[in-house]
Amino acid sequence: MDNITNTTNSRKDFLKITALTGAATLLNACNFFDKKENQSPKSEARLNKPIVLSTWNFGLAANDAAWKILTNGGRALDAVEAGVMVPEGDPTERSVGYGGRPDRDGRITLDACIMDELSNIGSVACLEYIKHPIQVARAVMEKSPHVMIVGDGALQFALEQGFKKENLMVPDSEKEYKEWLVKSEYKPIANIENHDTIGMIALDAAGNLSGACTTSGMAFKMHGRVGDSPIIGAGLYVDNEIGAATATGHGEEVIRIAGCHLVVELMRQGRNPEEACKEAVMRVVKLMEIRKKDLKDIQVGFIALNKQGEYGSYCVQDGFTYAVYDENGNNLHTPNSHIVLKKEAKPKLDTLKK
Ligand code: SD4
Repeated sequence: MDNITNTTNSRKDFLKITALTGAATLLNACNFFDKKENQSPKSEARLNKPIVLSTWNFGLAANDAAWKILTNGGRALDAVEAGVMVPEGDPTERSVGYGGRPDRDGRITLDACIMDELSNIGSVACLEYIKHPIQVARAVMEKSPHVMIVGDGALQFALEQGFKKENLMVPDSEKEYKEWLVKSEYKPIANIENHDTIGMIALDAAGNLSGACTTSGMAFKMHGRVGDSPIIGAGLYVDNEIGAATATGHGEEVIRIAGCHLVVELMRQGRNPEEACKEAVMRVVKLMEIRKKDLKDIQVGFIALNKQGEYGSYCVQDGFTYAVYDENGNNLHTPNSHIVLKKEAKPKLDTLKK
């Protein structure tokens, strides 16, 4: 009997010790994470000084629309949605929404996503016939039990939500497509010439962040191809404690590194927005090197904004621009630095790292 009691007691002790050790390990782990988080100086969010950033030159017009909402005390979420709807609805913009370039089957397929300060997310991919995919992405976020709906399902959902089915092909896109069919070569150009996506991130007067990203994707892509732009964590990421980031360029490379999530996590670890974007670009460069791919064939650009309203950008190649609207007005920027590709030589990784 004694033996049994002893055995039971020692088992109990063992379980107690194990439980305590486990709890201690857990506590240490929590402290570890706390410590890591504490490494980044966490100052208060900037209040009453809204700011909005968006990719490429058409970001200026998009920012104007977003600013009207931000400057009246509106929500960053409403601002980014209204902002990106400007190029989406513009038939002269060949890479977003209405008037976008088709895939190699002549179909215009659109990708978009949106994320708010509470980490609500919504996304559509390979959506046809709807002029404003960002609104459908928001409807996915607010009116469906899901976060991402694609293809025919996305169209069905959009129609059920009352969106109108429209022909998005404009004569200029059709002409380009017919010219492309002659050679049918898929050779995306690295910069604005045949692709550009609008990614927009904003901080509102209440100190909350949101972001939106929308595109017709790479011109003459395979039907069904999806890039980074509708993928939360790749083409867009928002963490209301830390900051937000969005991407443009070759989506395959951005997805490979979970780009915008990486940028935000780097800001969490204490990098400023430009440093975070640069480190993410370096990750792209490294993986291109490892896979023996030619860097000059691609462009990737990130823009980032932190909770304090600091912003920055970095890209693989010259040619990328972004627009910033803040108390100083609406201005076009080029990243402070980028990897300038010399025709004669590929940049060496070790020189790039400096
Ligand atoms: C995509 N990232 O579909 C988009 C295209 C883009 O500048 O951003 N182009 O891969």
